[in-house]
Amino acid sequence: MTGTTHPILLLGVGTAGSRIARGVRRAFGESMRCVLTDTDASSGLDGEEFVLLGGDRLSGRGAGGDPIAARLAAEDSLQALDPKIEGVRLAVIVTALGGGTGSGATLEIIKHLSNLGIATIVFATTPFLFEGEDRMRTSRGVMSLIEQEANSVFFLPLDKLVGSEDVMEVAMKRAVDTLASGVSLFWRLIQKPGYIRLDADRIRRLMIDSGRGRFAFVTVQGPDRASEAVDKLMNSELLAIASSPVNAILCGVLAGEDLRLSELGRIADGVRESFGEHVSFELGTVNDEKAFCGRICVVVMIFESIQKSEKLSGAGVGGNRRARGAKAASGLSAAVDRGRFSNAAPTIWHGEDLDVPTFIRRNINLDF
Ligand SMILES: Nc1nc2c(ncn2[C@@H]2O[C@H](COP(=O)(O)OP(=O)(O)OP(=O)(O)O)[C@@H](O)[C@H]2O)c(=O)[nH]1
Ligand SMILES: [Mg+2]
Repeated sequence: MTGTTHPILLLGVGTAGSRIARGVRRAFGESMRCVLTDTDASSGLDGEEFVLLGGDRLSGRGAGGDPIAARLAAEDSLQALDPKIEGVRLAVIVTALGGGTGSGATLEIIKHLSNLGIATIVFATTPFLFEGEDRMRTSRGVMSLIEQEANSVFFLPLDKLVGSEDVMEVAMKRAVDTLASGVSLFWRLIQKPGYIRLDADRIRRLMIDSGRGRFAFVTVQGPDRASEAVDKLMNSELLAIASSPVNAILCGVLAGEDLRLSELGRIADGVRESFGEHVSFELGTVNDEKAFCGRICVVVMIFESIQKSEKLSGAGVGGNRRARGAKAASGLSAAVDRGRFSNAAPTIWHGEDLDVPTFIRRNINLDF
């Protein structure tokens, strides 16, 4: 499968979002299908696939911190995205909230993809505290809207991602590098499974149906690397920001041929004990001697319980697009095998049979 026909797309939105996406692609390799989009034409100068948002409206100079201008720019230009996303079934969106384009255009793009039946997983940074209250407010204003529209979203506060000790320029660069390597590890996990395979359907279902999640990764080496990985994860501020009960945990271990079974066990047990012993747990490995010789990288994604009724009723008149998509797809569910619920009375809520898996009700094809 070539980079331009792959069903999973990495999409960078805004200037920092595009910079991070470029870093992910660099870390993963050229085979990754990737499109960048920004109101600032200079984000498209490096030869990647690029869509300029709001050409006439903003003349390629960026949205100047104005999310409304960026939203309108995105609305003008969404059709220009379509030829670049042909055949895409899952878009992994990388964006940075706080400025104009990341905050204003991301939501419009998610809605557009959603209307085309494309599932979306969003990694969104939120501003450093030192950037000031205005940027924080812009970011906060859009977070819950993104959460409602995207299939899964991971908010990553920049302060927690890299700490705030460095001077601004260094911190920004470190944030790009850190996030790029984290997302590229996640990419490897879904694209290049190792000896212990993730249950592909389960993981895809988790991802397209989870709402807000938490995401962190660590890299360790040395004789106690497995225990050290667990310690670091337990102390990771990114995993500590809990908002809802844990629904499921996905743990990926990326390592070379020297990964011992006992290490894998220690990591799996440690992560379960730390973040949820009685929730569903998926473990996957990637074996790559060249990339991980002597090192182990552990990626943890914690999915929080979705309050379906809250999500649907909180969407206002007409509901959000995810809900509308679910409704549109609900007509299909009558013809669908209800599996182990086939002998039970259906749980009908707003015309939907909730015992039919959401990905079927939404008519989302999981065969990436
Ligand atoms: N990690 C990282 N974050 C950055 C960098 N530059 C900006 N940011 C973050 O990204 C947020 C959005 O900034 P930009 O990406 O420059 O803004 P934009 O989305 O392009 O919006 P406009 O330029 O106003 O159109 C900022 O508030 C910062 O938190 C960077 O180089 N690295
Ligand atoms: Mg910009």
